[in-house]
Amino acid sequence: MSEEEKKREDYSADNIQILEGLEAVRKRPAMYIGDVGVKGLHHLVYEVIDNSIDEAMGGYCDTIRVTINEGNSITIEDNGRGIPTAIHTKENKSALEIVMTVLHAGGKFDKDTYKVSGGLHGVGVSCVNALSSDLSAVVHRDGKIFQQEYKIGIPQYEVKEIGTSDKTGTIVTFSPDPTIFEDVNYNYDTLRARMRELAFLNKGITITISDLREDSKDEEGKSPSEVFHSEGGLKEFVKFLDKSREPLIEEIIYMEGEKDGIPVEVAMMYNNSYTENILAYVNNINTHEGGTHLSGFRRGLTHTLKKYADESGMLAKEKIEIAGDDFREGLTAIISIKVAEPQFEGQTKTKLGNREIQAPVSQAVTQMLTNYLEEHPNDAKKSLKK
Ligand code: 0RA
Repeated sequence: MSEEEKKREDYSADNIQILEGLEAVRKRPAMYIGDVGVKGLHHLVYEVIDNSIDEAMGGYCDTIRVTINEGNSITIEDNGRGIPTAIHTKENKSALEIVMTVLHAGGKFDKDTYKVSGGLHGVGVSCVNALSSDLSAVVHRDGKIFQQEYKIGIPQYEVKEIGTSDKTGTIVTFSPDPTIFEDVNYNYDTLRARMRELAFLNKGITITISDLREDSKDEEGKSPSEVFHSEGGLKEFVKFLDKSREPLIEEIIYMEGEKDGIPVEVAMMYNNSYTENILAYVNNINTHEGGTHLSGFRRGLTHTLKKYADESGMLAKEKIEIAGDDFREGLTAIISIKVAEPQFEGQTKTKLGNREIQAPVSQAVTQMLTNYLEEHPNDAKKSLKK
């Protein structure tokens, strides 16, 4: 066989593999996106946005725009570097085509970016492509505009130049496949709540959401649209959650830092209620079932407050024993960490399993809280008395 023939054979073998990959996703969509109901439908949006958030986390992008179009297609636009479009010699294909059609190809072209995001299932944009009746990817990069369109994940033509541009970024528009999803009607409030959450979790990024569907317009013909942007991050998130509660301490306790290479961000507030409200995130995913980061947080909190109470003599005087949950009455807290290779476990895959996470989180919380208590003795006494 000649080199040429061999190359052609490799190429068609690659193509068969790609088609088989897309077919696997369409055969068992629930395995990739959870379900084919309302949740899975919205998950498509989160999956695409995750790529833009990654780009923002790398410092390359500061604005993400989400639009629900007439007919329930979704457009997600960012001002990042744009998905690379150069031809990969090995596959003889544009990187854009590979990202959009090969399962788990996402991070392949960029080893430098600290990639920690990735939706609940972290399946990548090629899954969204496979589950879309139509998808268009437009890239502004290198002074040009490139485009490729797909049907159920299959490219309809090779990546082409469609114009010139003086900016960079990626624009993905997709229509969820009605033969896959039970209902393809997007809910504005569901997407809006997630965009608000993402803006709190990733401070500094501007995320806008608009609903251009005719039926969504108000009496004056105005389309729903909102801009989310948080400079304070988790601090503002706690304030938002506690807005109708009476604060017990002067300011929100806030810490941001890194321990053993794990970025940890924590914000907490005591209010005069008796409810505990702790939210824990890993790579922007709400870990409803908790896990090692949450137990690390709890351990650090209990350890530090107990130690403070002992040393200040408050307990001896009152002759009381306090348990861990006493420290969590009236506590609103958010903990957000980034883990390079998260292991998600549990019923809904929202429990962090990584053993190595507990100690660094506990140490980070201990350090932060000890400092805070020293600087705010009045707050410390008030919280402990309670
Ligand atoms: C891989 C490499 C590079 C960018 C991206 C992926 C990228 C992907 C998405 C998906 C949505 N928006 C995106 N923005 C960027 C950049 C490689 C380089 O420029 O050196």
